Amino acid sequence: TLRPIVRALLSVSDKTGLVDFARTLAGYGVELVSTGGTAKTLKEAGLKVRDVSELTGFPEMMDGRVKTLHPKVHGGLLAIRGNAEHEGAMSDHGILPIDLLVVNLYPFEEVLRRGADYDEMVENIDIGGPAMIRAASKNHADITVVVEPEDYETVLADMAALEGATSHKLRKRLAAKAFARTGAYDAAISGWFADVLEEDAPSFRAVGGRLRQALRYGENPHQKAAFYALPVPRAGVATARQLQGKELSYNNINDTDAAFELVAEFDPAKTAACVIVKHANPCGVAQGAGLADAYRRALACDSTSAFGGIVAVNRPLDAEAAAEIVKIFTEVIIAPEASEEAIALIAAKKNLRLLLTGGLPDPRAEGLTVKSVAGGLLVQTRDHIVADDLDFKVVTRRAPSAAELADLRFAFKVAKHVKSNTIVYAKNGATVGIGAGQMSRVDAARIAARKAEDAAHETGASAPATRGSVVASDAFFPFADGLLVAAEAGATAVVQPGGSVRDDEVIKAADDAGLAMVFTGVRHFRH
Ligand code: 93A
Repeated sequence: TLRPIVRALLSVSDKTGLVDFARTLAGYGVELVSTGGTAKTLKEAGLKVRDVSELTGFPEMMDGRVKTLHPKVHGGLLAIRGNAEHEGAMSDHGILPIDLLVVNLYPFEEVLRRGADYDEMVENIDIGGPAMIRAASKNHADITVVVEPEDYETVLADMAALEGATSHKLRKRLAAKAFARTGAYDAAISGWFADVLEEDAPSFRAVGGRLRQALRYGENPHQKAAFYALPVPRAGVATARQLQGKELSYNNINDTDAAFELVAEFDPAKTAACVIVKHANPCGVAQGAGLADAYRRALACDSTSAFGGIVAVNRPLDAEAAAEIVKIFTEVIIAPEASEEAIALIAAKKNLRLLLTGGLPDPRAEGLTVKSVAGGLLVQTRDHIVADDLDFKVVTRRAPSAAELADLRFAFKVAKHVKSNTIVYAKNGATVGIGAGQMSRVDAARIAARKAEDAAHETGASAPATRGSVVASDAFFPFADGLLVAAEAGATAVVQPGGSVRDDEVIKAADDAGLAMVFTGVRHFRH
């Protein structure tokens, strides 16, 4: 049986809609009990209200810090109706049952946004409000709790339909909402505290992060920064053990992450692979007979850019590879593990950081990525599509050869990890030209080809390595021009998502140039 609401306790900072709501309650014969400011508002509107101090027999005191923190209030909120012992306690101690609790809290978040000082923030930490909300929510079997003016109407609708009572369903829903509110409220307070405690490390405690490292500075020396790990981090830079070298910087962490996420796309059981990253983009990626071979081939792609780069490998780092890597200045090496010998070789380079992760993350794993924009966060699911799983649909007269096909998969895998617009040329399981982050796809194709020409000049090769290469594009070619640049550079096969309104034109251009082309149906923008 539903019992009509007899007594309501109202204590609100935000007085929106309060008077109308209370007046309707009074119309049902509900007795109104209220704290200082709320009672004043109601009285001024001509409503009959009892002061909570009359109920408790104590005055509101200490600047309002103690108003409702009293057994007469909390007993009235927590007593189980129909429980002989609870009801006995109520009558023994003169506790009156409260059926409806209407509370919204001291506006801590609003005051924080205003940029209030320390003392004002402390004074805006509501204690009595959350205590009552939690008590009433626990006892939702008997009590209706409202923490937001927008729910006044919902409660009145139930009361209208149920002769002044509310349904159990609504009380449960409101209790859930109330706990979400007190949870968020405390998170805001703890987030503020973290900021106050660590002025040099911007805090993301409120999103559940765990401080891993207070960073010396951010992307630039005038920016503050910190590195937070998620409660359950993926294997990678957030879980890595640093064996040696200088402290990691913000940019190191960002670049190391980019390198390791890409190298993790290569199954170590099938091939050794190495990635060299600069400014979050790979400047060389290669498979090899072993890690040393893979490193040499990755380096050959763009040895100029590789200077001061980040090196990631997909297998335990061995001595041969370590010996190769230490030949040029490198900022960071990240590997799942390393042999004793490799570790000893790297120890000779005191500043070089060596990170061991203990494993590779699963590139197919779900999860979220977060990026900040002015005033907000953009959240998306990870790009967890792996090139090996895709159907490559041949759209040209000529189908790619088995060797071309293997390189197309390799190149598309790499393109996924390069900032858009990107064009990647590859040959024999190694990149030979990478065009990254261009506003036009034609420019990306040109830059990548030019890089291969530069590399040929440097090594005295007779032709750039793009001759006889394959090419990958992270998104469709909107026109044939980008594809023609690749054909001119000597690419023989193309992989791209397809899906442009001009696909027919692009396919025709490929056929005319004798290229084999496949569509993946999947785009890999990366911004
Ligand atoms: O200072 S408190 O933490 N101590 C209390 O005992 C208490 N009881 C209610 N804050 C307390 N409240 C809060 O006062 C309520 O959560 C509400 O936000 C506010 C309403 O005060 P007034 O009715 O005086 O405007």
